[in-house]
Parts: sequence; C-alpha cells; structure tokens
Amino acid sequence: MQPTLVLVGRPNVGKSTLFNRLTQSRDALVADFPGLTRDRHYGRGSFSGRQYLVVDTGGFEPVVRDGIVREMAKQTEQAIDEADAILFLVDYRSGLTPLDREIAARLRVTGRPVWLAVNKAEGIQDAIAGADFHSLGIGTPWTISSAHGEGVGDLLADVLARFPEDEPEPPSSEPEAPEAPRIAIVGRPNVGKSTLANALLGEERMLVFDMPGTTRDSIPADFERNGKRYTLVDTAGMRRRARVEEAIEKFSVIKTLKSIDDCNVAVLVLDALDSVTDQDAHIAGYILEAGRALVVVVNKWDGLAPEARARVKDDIERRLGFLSFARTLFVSARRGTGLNALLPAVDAAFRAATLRLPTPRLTRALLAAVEKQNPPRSGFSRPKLRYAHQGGMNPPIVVIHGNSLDAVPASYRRYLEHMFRSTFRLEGTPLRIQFKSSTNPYEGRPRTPR
Ligand SMILES: Nc1nc2c(ncn2[C@@H]2O[C@H](COP(=O)(O)OP(=O)(O)OP(=O)(O)O)[C@@H](O)[C@H]2O)c(=O)[nH]1
Ligand SMILES: [Mg+2]
Repeated sequence: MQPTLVLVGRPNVGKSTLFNRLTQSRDALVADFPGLTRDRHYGRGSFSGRQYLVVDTGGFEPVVRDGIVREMAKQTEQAIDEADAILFLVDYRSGLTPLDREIAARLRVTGRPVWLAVNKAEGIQDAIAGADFHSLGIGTPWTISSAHGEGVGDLLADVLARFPEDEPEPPSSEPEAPEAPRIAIVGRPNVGKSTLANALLGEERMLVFDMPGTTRDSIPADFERNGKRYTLVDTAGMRRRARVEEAIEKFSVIKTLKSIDDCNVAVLVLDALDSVTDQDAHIAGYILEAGRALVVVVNKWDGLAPEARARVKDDIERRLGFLSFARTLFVSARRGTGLNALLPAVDAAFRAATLRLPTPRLTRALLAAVEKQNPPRSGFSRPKLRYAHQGGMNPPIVVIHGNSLDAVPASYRRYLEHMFRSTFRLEGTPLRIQFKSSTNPYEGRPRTPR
C-alpha cells in the first residue's frame, strides 16, 4: 500500500521544510512542465523504492491561536482522520511548549500511529534532543533536521516499515497490461461526477460508494459496454443515485489522490459554469504527477452561451496547457449529450498508456528524430543518443541510452517526446523520457527510484 503521511505541529516547527524534503524526488520528475502549478500541501514521494503521499497541514493553522484543539482548521482535522501515519513535529530549539502538549493530547485520541520528530536538532545527540519531549507521551522521540536531512531517512524507514509493501513490479522489459481499464472519475465537489458515473454504469445500477463503514476502502464497480469490460474505482463524493442532488459533497484531496494512484485512466470532470479553478488545476497536476492516462470532461456544457463557451475553452488552454496530451470532451452528464465519446476516449488513452514499445521500433524512431534534428552542442561535446528501450508503462517510460546525455536541454526532450507521440500515436497519456549516459560516473550505482 501507499501510505499517507500527515505532518502536524505548531507554526514554524519546520513542517514545510520537511514536506519539501520528502517530496523532492517527485518534484524533479515533473519539473519541466510549463504552466504546472504545484499544490504545496499535498505531494508524493518515494524512499528506497517505497511510494507515499505527504500532507503538510501548514497554512491550515487556526486564526485564533488559543484553544488550538478545538479551533484546528477543518482540513487539518480531515487530514488527521484520513492519515495512515502522523509525523508530529516539535522544535528542539524552542523546547517543549503548551501548544505541543495540546496537539499531543489531540493526536493521542485519534488512535492513528504517531511518530514524534524533534526538529532543528542538527548535530545534537538523540538523548539530549529528546530529553524534554518524552513527557508528551508519544513514545520515543526521533531526532531530525528537516533543513539538513539528518535523521529523516531513519525516521522514514521506520514509518514505512509499518505498512505492507506492494507486490514487486514485474521486470520492466515485459510489463503486463491489465485487461480492463480502471477508471477514476475525479474533480471538485458538485461538478457532476456522480451523474457521470451513473450515466456510465446505467440507470438501474445503484452506486453504493458512501455506505457507512466503507469510506476508507475503495469499492470498485465492474461494468461492460460494447463487449468491453471496465472497472470504476471509488472516487470521493460518489453517492447513491437518489442522493445525487443532495447537499454539497465532502471533498477529500487524500481520497482523490488515492483513487488517481489506483486507476489506469483518470476522468477529470470540470464544471463549465465555473470554468477552470485553482483546485481543478491542482487535481490536474496530481494526475500528471502520477503519470496517469487522462480524459478531460467539461460538464454542464448545455447551459452555456457561445461567448461563455469560448471563454471556457480559452481558460482550459491557458491554465491546463500541460494536459494537451489528453482529449477534452464537452458534455452534459444529466442530458446524456456528448457521452458517447467518453468510453472511446478512455479506450484510446488506455491503449496509449499500456502500449508495448519494442526496442527496435523505439530506437528507429529515436534515430529518425536525431537525423531530422541533432541535439545542440554543449561545451566541447554533443550529446550522442544511441538507442532507446521501454522502461515502464502507464505511464510509458522511454529510456534513452547514449553519451553526455546530461547536456540534453529541456527543449530537445520535448522535441523527442513530440516525435515519439506522433510515431506511436500516444494520445491521452503522459510520456516520460529518461536519459542514461554510459559516460555517467554514477552509472551502475543504485539510483533513487521513482
Ligand atoms: N536550523 C534549522 N532550521 C530549520 C529546520 N527546519 C526548518 N527550519 C527553519 O524554521 C523556519 C520555519 O520552517 P517552516 O518549514 O516554514 O515551518 P512550518 O512548520 O511549515 O511553519 P508554518 O507553516 O508557519 O506552521 C524556517 O526559517 C526554516 O528554515 C531545521 O531542521 N534546522
Ligand atoms: Mg508551513
């Protein structure tokens, strides 16, 4: 499983500094997508091949400083409720404070596993750093420095060891594609996810996603259309048909992230009446970061005047330009208009995401691209691209081998991506390109896994 780690602590203890450190490897992966805005509170990370989600509860601090336990903002409460592990940060330099005690008391009643981390303790021995904090009753304190990284690896290893590891991936040369695409319908509250899900599953089918007691486990629903099988994975906010029209959904970023991780194809639903909001852009960013195939559905299109339609299309291009690989559909889930195109778009995205890319064909495409345009010279050398193989699927990863590949600029990487996309008709999926230089002094050493 991919656990969710929630960072909790009073202001200024170093939560955001730790968050940045825990998500660094992922940031690097999606760094060069123009226009992508990162949500600084939710992120993915990996350590020794284990993946996890991290939530920084900073910025959610109560406006009223006293009575933090009662006043703790809703998002923090929700994140604590949905956490698999809580990392409770305290500050070695300022010592134990009354607020730390209040937070500890609140965390003790959650029943969730809590790790106590004494931060800003660079160069300090465990026994000294932790001395003050044993009295919080949260167990043995871990000494760390978020800023310098000391102790963070040990802490993380201990946290992750508590959760079962996923089945190891099959060797990357022969990736197995699942037969039926797993689809996650994601989006802000009340954009029409449930109506869309019902339209897909058929009127007779009741959605039971919100049955009491089942909220933490995802409940997939299988269905069949035109002789093909699909699975709809649980998505936050889906409800029984009878209750679709009822009150505002409770939105959970953590559940949204989990269902994105759990699917092959994400269907991102936007509300045409609101055009593109920041939250839409963030969810889009999570999908890209996860490398999931994607179909964008703009719902409630029926109610829009022509000028408004033009504006929405404009906004999508401007704010979600980094999703240009995905097909965008304009639909009315309630009236059923435009929906015929949805499953074909899902099929196309799934095909692209799980396509086998044989080494000879990839290499041929690579060499054709290089012949058409060489990578630019850098210093004394010109990067030499020799051959390519597939390093994974969903998302497809193209690993390019050669010399001096560190010098390949982002613009040339995008050129290659474009060439691979058009050669293999890769529509609807992110595509990752990795370079492996044989002159690289780090070649052969274990790398930080994705
Ligand atoms: N010396 C030292 N300073 C640190 C460490 N971690 C964080 N800091 C500093 O502490 C200050 C607060 O760090 P943040 O990460 O912003 O703290 P925060 O908990 O996110 O704060 P809020 O979001 O306001 O609650 C910054 O000036 C950091 O540079 C550390 O391990 N050692
Ligand atoms: Mg912060």
